[in-house]
Amino acid sequence: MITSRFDKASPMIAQCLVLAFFLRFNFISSLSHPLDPLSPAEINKTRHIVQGSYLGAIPNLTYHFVDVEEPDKKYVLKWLSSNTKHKPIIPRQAKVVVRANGNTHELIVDLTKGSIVSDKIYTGHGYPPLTFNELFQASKLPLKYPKFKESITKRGLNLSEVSCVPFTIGWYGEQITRRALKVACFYRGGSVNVWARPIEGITVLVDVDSMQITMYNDRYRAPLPKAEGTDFQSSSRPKVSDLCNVSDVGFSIKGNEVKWANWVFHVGFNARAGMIISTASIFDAKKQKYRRVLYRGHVSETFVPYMDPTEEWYFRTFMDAGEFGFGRAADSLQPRVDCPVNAVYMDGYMAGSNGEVQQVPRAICIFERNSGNVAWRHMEINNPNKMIRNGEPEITLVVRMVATVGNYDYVLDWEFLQSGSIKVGVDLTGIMEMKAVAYREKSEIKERVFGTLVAENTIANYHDHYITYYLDLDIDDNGNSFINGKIKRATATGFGTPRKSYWTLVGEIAKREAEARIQLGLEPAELLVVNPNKRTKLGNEVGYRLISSQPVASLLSDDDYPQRRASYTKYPLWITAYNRSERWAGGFYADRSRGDDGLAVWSQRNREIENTDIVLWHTIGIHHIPYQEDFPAMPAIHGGFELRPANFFESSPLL
Ligand SMILES: *[C@@H]1O[C@H](CO)[C@@H](O)[C@H](O)[C@H]1NC(C)=O
Ligand SMILES: *[C@@H]1O[C@H](CO)[C@@H](O)[C@H](O)[C@H]1NC(C)=O
Ligand SMILES: *[C@@H]1O[C@H](CO)[C@@H](O)[C@H](O)[C@H]1NC(C)=O
Ligand SMILES: *[C@@H]1O[C@H](CO)[C@@H](O)[C@H](O)[C@H]1NC(C)=O
Ligand SMILES: *[C@@H]1O[C@H](CO)[C@@H](O)[C@H](O)[C@H]1NC(C)=O
Ligand SMILES: [Cu+2]
Repeated sequence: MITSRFDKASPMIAQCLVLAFFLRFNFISSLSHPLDPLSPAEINKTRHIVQGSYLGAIPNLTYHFVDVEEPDKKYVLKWLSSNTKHKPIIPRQAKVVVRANGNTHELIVDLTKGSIVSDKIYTGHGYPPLTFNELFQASKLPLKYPKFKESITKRGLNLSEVSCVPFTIGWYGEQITRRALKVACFYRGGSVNVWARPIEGITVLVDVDSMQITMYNDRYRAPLPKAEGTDFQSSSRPKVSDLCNVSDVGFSIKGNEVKWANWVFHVGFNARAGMIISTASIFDAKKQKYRRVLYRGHVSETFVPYMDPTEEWYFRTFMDAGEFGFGRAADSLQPRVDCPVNAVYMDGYMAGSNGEVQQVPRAICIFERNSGNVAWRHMEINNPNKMIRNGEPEITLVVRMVATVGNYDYVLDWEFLQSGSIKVGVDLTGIMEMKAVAYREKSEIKERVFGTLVAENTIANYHDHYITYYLDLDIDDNGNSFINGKIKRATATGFGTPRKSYWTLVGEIAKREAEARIQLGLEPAELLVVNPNKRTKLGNEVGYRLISSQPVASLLSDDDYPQRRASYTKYPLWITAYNRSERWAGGFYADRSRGDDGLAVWSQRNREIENTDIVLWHTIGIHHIPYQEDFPAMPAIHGGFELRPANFFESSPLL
């Protein structure tokens, strides 16, 4: 059986690349985990079923979302707790969103029955994610558009050096919205860094369903920033060479389930969230059993609004997960660069716009990390004739993916610690979105600019990154409460000592959702999810606490259109009552959404959240003020949070 702690002699970090081959069980097998992502065969089968229905006869049927339809939690928990021979059979179903004849269809495809069991046309606001094909086609339209060609010629540029990039356009109060993109163009002209040389002043609006340019405006010209100094290809990259065979990594993977030290958890993947961690439990050596911590955790939405209100920029307010997909943006990891030598890789699978299987090789990596930190230590001199020095290095397990959404790269980590902590990390790197301006240095700036001059004729505009996590914590079971603990100063009178003040903890259980929309960083807070039905032997409620190192809240006005769409960014922490279909903080149909679905709307129901199944939503990120060092490619900036046991164990799980 699994050892609850590391064998002290063995945490040797292997020095070779490990190639792992993942067993993909047949989906009828009771061995596969009910939250397993759709396998390539299942995606294939889903497509086959849809194409075989009346929908298959409709020309230009496009697939926008294909994912496993999440079974009810009670079945999943039953499956997990029953032994191999008696596991219930849970039907495998796929949730599919297709567009046909200008309509958005929501389908439930039953893979066991081989049929579509539900087919609804969605009539609300907003649209499903753009397909890769649509983005690709839109990016090519300007290059064939006579007015655009004229604009390029007028600027003295060479059309064959132009690359265009489609941007989603949000919603600005229009009564009727169609699926649309705005395409911005850049000049390569000798540089691989397309983002560094924007061809400024042009707006190209593309209607996506007809795939045509429906508005064109060449409003002004700005000098083209120079190519020199924009290249980000480095000659000193480590080479991907010395792969070798290592069998003894300190963890095991069966299907999508990972066991390491005292942890067991499931790693999934879909086109929208990217990596998904499910059913994470930790072995309690004193109780001799696994105890539940996290039912599901993943990136729920991201919001990246730029702070430039001018014609060519105002609409750049991206909701990347919902509009494009973090999983669709998953990049194949580079051994030795993105993940260390001892990493094991997992592929990701999703459906392309025609429903066919697309593979992302090495979408996820898993590795043990010796951070070089101390897990715990102590030296004691107060024993007569005996000095004791002891401790342990911190060895952790990291699960990682990278989403490259256009210019930005997000390195997303889930790190498991033997102390019981889960650390979630985000590194932001890549290339900034830049605007061409007339100014070569700061003293020349005459008109208002909305960012930092990072190179001659180049402003990197101010913007935000909000990364919102869905965290369905189930601390030792479903019945959980949230305590918004405040650390308050008290006056020290009546103790007969000269002390004047001290602080103490004042905990408040949030009874309803309205009491659990929390601003962070204004005053010291102790944020706890507890199970009021379970206590330690000493009588403390078992719990986990959230330690956030980078909470952010939006500075936009409540009535600004992008803020209405991403209203959940007003608070970095929310608690809602668990509801299987409430997973996407910005609403499921994020493209051109109007803010009528999503976390802020669900929270308005003001459901009871005491001693029940609750979900914690946490937004981390930065108000990004660019500096010259962020050019031409940005050194990674790190953010994250920690979920840390709080009276969960009887004592330190490290001893
Ligand atoms: C998908 O189906 C096609 C034929 O319909 C087959 O050639 C292909 O191997 C299948 N792929 C997978 C991953 O099952
Ligand atoms: C299907 O798409 C092609 C290419 O985008 C287009 O030429 C054709 O008109 C479309 N057909 C229908 C029925 O929409
Ligand atoms: C335009 O660029 C292409 C490709 O880089 C090159 O072959 C061609 O000669 C250029 N034309 C002019 C007029 O500079
Ligand atoms: C790994 O081991 C297998 C089987 O023993 C062998 O065929 C393969 O060449 C080895 N790979 C490397 C990179 O040494
Ligand atoms: C679950 O959430 C969905 C979407 O917000 C809502 O339509 C449904 O009524 C909710 N179900 C319950 C039982 O609250
Ligand atoms: Cu940024």
